Amino acid sequence: MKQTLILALVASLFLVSCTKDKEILNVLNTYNLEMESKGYVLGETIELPQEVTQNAKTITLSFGDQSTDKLVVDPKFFLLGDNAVTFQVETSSGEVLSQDATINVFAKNPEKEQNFEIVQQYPHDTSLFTQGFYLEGNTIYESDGKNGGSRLVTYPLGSTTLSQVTMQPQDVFAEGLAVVGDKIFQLTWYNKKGFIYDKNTLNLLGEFPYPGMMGEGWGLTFDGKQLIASDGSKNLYFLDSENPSTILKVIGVAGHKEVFSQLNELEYHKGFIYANVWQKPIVLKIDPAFGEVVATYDFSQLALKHTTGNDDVLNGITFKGENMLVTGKNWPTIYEVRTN
Ligand SMILES: [Ca+2]
Repeated sequence: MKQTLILALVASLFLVSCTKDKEILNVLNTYNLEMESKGYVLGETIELPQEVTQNAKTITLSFGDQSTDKLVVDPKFFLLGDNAVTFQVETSSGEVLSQDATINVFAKNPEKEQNFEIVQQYPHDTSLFTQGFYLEGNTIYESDGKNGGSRLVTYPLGSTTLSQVTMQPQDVFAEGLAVVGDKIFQLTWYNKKGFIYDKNTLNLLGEFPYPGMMGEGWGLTFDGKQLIASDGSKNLYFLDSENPSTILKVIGVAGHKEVFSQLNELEYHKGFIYANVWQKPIVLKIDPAFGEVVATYDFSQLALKHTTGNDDVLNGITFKGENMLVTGKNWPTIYEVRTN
């Protein structure tokens, strides 16, 4: 009789504890779902509901093989955009409860809608399916991406007559490019490798495998120290320009309320990264520290003129002095844009 009573007591305690655990997980889940749409900013404290904190001995956040007991959106662990995390709550009774969550991190301040005016137009060869676009001196360096017929070309701004053309391997779809000293680094879409060319002769000097984290090759630029690449996600990868297979830093890109993925052509200019978003007529101005979008350029009017389908979209950003040059895949025009 005594034994039965003890067993019943243990069972009921167990049930109470299970119910309590369930409650904690429910409260945590509701909170996480609410915050998933609201989002956090970098540096913000993750203030979990009292029902969770009061019943917890410790709370740990884990990210793959890393973890922290500081409930803060620390840039050491979090990128802008979505972050997959696991909350581990050690309850006062010693149970460890575990719950996966998505933590969205947005830019602290709303991005500015940048005013601009078009001050000049130049012709653009409509056979060029622009994937990489860069001006140095008066020479445009451009990647013409095609299945079975990609080219690296140069021509003087103001002309459509190509000065130099290097045909690329049949199995390569050419993507973004960047000039570093006397070399051109160029990405390929899905070959998981990039090429290095001599800037003056366009002769192939070598190639490099992508770092494992980069799924594809989309855009490329150079900030004076590091190469910066996009791969069609929300991330930008800072690559060692001496060894582009090595990632030195990763940032995610987001505005105040929106994560921007499918980042494509890139250009670094005076402390900021400019990126266009695939199939959107916008260019983002991005703070390279953590990927906060500080301003957007709306080029809808240009896209209305030149975009008829999914392919002939805005893609191509470079700078001429302080003015931005923009064009698109197979567009007949390069626009020079002054920002006000
Ligand atoms: Ca560019």
